[in-house]
Amino acid sequence: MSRLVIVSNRIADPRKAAAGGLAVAVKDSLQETGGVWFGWSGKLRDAGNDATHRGDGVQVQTVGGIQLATIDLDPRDYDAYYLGYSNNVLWPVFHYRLDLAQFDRRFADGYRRVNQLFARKLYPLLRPDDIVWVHDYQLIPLAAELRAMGCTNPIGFFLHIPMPPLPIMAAIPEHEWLMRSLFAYDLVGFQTEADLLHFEQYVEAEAGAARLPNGRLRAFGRTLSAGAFPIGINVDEFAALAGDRDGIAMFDRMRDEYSRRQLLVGVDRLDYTKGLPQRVHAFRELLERYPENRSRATLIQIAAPSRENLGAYDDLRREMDSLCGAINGDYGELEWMPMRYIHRTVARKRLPGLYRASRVALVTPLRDGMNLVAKEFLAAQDETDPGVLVLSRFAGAAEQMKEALLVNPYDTQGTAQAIQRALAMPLDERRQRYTALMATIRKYDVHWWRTRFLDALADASEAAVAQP
Ligand code: ADQ
Repeated sequence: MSRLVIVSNRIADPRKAAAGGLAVAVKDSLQETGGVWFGWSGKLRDAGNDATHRGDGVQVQTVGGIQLATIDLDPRDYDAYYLGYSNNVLWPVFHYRLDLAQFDRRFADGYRRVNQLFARKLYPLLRPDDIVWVHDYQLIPLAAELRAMGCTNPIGFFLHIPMPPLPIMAAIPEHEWLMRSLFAYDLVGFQTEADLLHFEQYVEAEAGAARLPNGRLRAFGRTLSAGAFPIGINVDEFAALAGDRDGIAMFDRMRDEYSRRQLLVGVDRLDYTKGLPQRVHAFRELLERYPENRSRATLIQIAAPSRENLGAYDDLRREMDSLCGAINGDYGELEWMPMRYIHRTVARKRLPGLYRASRVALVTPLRDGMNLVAKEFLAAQDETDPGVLVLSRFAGAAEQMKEALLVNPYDTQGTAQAIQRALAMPLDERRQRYTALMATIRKYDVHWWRTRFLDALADASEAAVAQP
């Protein structure tokens, strides 16, 4: 059987909890099949030490049947590739935030340099029948660099974040190069049909792409397959976590403490795409417009620290501190605080208990590739008394999860109204919505995602051999 080689910017130690959708999903995928996970170690090399450039800089360890292969980065490369191009160009623009993008040619140069470094380090590790699966926006040009070295393995790419429409994409000075680079892959996968459509519209309008009879796209002198593969979670594992000792202990503690209250929950990385300030505004509006929730409703918002060395994140942190302080100051009473805001990563095994004790989940990003928290919340519910999911229409998950209460997070009043509806929803309706949503997340779980993508990659690479 072919070996699966997964490549992503960061790798996560399978023994440790990870706050981040990619790490969670890739870990679930690799744990089943075994294979290699290649990426940046998260460490910086001392300046002047060019060990990785001499070809001996790959650290390999085997953990739980998975081979982890990592390289360190030079601080200058880290600044340009990671902080610069990945976090200050691709992340904001792909989330439609042109206002936060900082375009600088040196960032693009560093991005290319690190992709070349990844290719140089990875290529000697590959066996002829390996299948290579590259993840996310940090590594768009990796296949092109591998192909330039002579690599003929099947290579697939999955974009975890949204694909913006053409007029937004075209704001990136290197947009043509990025899109051309994608054509070195055999298969490119997106989270949603909407993302796929944006990609197709771009290549048709900007590169005159033609659709071949077998469904593949031809542009830039190469062909590729493209598809939507909505990412899922490991439903059974997550549901089981809710039933194990830590899950039950957490649930009991929460239920005890909030027995007379309605609990609402939000769990996110602290990121400007997640719509956290807008969520607090909506919750404040709820207390103002529906005063019956005062002394009753409590929102627990957990925000895991993320990319703290970027200015936009400092601003967000300060804004959240101030909004949460103000809501508690304005509405809190001696025996009730409307919000508990926790700026920390919570152990994964504690999340299901927290979700299960909550009547409502607020998953209201301004833009999100998919959003796994929406799915995890459902998987943890008690089917006899399930909670309600309030979900942003701008999360990729909304394309699949129509039975959630869909909201526009920019519309504070509309969101407050939906939260009120969720809090008051009768058991029958909660059950109906839960049953329909669970059927979807069960069918399209993480195993489905991996299998569908890898099957499509096998087909695509056969088609590419027939018609490069
Ligand atoms: P993320 O932006 O990281 O992922 P998401 O899909 O919500 O977003 O995944 C976050 C994961 O980290 C979840 O498994 C969640 O439980 C965990 N997590 C988040 N905050 C946490 C906290 N405070 N404590 C503990 N755990 C926490 C990217 C894209 C998403 C896409 C995923 C997967 O931005 O749109 O869904 O990849 O493709």
